[in-house]
Amino acid sequence: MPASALMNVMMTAARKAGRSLSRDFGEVEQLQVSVKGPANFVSAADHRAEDIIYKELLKARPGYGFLMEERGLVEGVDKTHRWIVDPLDGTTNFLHSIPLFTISIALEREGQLVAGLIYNPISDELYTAEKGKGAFLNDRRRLRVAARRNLNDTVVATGIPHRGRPGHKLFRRELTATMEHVAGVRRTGSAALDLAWTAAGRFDAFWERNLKPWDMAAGIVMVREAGGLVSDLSGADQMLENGHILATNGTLAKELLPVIQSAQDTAV
Ligand code: 2AM
Ligand code: CA
Ligand code: CA
Ligand code: CA
Repeated sequence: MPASALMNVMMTAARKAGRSLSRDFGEVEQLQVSVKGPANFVSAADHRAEDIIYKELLKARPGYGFLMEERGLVEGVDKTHRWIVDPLDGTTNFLHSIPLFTISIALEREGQLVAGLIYNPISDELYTAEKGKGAFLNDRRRLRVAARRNLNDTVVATGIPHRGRPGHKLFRRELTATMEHVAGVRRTGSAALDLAWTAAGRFDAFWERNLKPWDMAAGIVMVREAGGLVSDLSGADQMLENGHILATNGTLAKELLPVIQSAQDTAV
């Protein structure tokens, strides 16, 4: 399927930033790194990639606003459109030379997510989705969430909050409860990649707490367009507001949600 003009804009920005990340990944020990919080690092590579994406998107769509991890909010003249961008999702992996990290770009129109792109420049896997048009891998393969219906057979991805971050103890209980029911649990370290792989049917489900809009926005469009269901951990549509997310094929949500929720009622 030929990419739309909008998706071409997003792909150009992502590929250019991807080349910058790939160069920096090859010389990772020389990068300047600073610490934003407990186990929360940011490097010159994050900033370089974000600068490239910012300039490219601004050039192509001058009025649009931005919400970017490193820049924060940038108001646009056009109040109906906003880019939501994580220039490097999986910085910890990146800094450890683990090739699991992504660029995540989403577009919001009148408060609705309408397009998402997730790109791993190392594997050169580019995931794209537009509302109502489906989700694709490298512009060719149509993405479908996994068809598995039995929780016992599933491989479920999650993110592990650092012990210094909110929700760490609750997460341990959720993990224990989930492990009782599934075939396997995985953790890539990039929430955007987890969502792309859920859209691709590699993971049957993904849940995580306390994420930021830029970790999830593109992935939400991707999973929905791959036929999946995305909610917060109470089953509502407030992921971007409260940071908690569950993405599945829909059938599994009914089984997995109560399992994860059971951890909220249990004492440590
Ligand atoms: P990042 O690499 O862009 O910071 C994985 O669990 C997700 O949580 C990723 O989206 C990652 O995004 C984010 N993350 C990982 N460690 C973090 C930390 N210490 N503080 C805040 N966000 C973190
Ligand atoms: Ca970060
Ligand atoms: Ca992130
Ligand atoms: Ca980031």
